[in-house]
Amino acid sequence: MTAPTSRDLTVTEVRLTPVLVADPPLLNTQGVHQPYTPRLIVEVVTADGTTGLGETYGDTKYLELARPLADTLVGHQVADLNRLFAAADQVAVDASRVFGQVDVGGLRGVQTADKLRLSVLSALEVACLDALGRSLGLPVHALLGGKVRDAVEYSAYLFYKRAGHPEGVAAERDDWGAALDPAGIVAQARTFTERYGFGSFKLKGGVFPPDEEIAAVRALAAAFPGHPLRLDPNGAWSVETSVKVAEELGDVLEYLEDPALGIPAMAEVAARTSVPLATNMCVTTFAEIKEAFGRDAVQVVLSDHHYWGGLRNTQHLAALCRTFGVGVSMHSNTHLGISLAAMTHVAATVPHLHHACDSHYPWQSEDVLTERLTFERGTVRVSDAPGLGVTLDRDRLAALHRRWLEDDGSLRDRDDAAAMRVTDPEWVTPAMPRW
Ligand code: GKR
Ligand code: MG
Repeated sequence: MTAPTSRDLTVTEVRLTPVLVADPPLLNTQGVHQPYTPRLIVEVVTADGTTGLGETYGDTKYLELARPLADTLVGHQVADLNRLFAAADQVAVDASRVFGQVDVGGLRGVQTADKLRLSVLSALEVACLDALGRSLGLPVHALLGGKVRDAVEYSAYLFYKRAGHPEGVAAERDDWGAALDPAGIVAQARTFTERYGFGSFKLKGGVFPPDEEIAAVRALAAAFPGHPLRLDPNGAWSVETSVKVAEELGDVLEYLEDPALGIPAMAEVAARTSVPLATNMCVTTFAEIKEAFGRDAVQVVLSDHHYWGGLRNTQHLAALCRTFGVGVSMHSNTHLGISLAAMTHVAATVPHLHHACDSHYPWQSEDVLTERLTFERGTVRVSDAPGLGVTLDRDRLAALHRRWLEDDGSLRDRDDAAAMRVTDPEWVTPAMPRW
């Protein structure tokens, strides 16, 4: 297929730049965030000199796959995305990189060869759409059928957090302070509203025993009456514990996110509570939808365009959810502005987006863009500039890449349990359910 332009949009080069990005000591059920987290920045260059940007997970297994997948793009049109996805099926995935491997303690669900490919392809797809949009003078949302809203709402992503990374460990400082109890979480939420105007709050749970997290959500409800609240323990609870938490917080929760692990456990919890259940763990591939929806295990799917395979697949997922009366919103992991721009473009095109999307972006003090994206009243404005509407800052990219080059390899794969062992040598990835 040839794009309807006289410009030559044949891909001549794909640049892949791994970076390490500063990350505060945020706690989750697996451990704590490392001081720096890996991301991969993708640049797709066309014959006419246009460059499109993409971003995805940057752990070693994604990097290993990125080069062969990028090579399938060279020599083809940026608009030839269906061909790219078909060609990608032929790129072999080293099974030892996938099967039987736990991906950051399973925080992102099942690991399959296809999902690994899609996670890399998503960055190539976004970069192609950015290049195509820049070249045609159209924003990415227009290439996806057009926006149905001018701003996309995000929620404040609250984390239990240490004041800083351990002494003696190379790290950037942050000004958020510690949050290790209900008062700390409420203070963090206030900072989020003051700085960004967020109106919904999600608390990353599974860190402390459920009663402490129930108390934190109660404190949030008292401090922000009527605001949508969510709690996400990443599958750390048994069915009984999940049902108990749902009973205790039913009057204040917008939804409970992945209280228990796996579709059968989620289905059992769902059958015993009227609190909607959301997931970014038990439905992360198209193959899981039939069982999950058939058993009414989840009421909201949190899409992540990285592992669902890009912006068009996110639209397909949204259409499926709508067909089955399931809500849709967006999951996030530590990410930079290119991904936030991509999330915002696709979210702008989804008609039935009834929940504020997640984003880690406020936790990232560093970026590879000339200008950071901003939140106003908790929303990101949908850019109408060509492509994604963001500009790469080469010096910043080079600096974060230098950090990756200089790392001895210990930070190139995110490992929250290993980061926890720096202060707690006895720490092992908890067996689930933890409570
Ligand atoms: O950043 O620690 C984190 C989160 O726990 C992340 O890894 C999860 O994938 O945000 C995610 C979630 O909603 O489960
Ligand atoms: Mg989650």
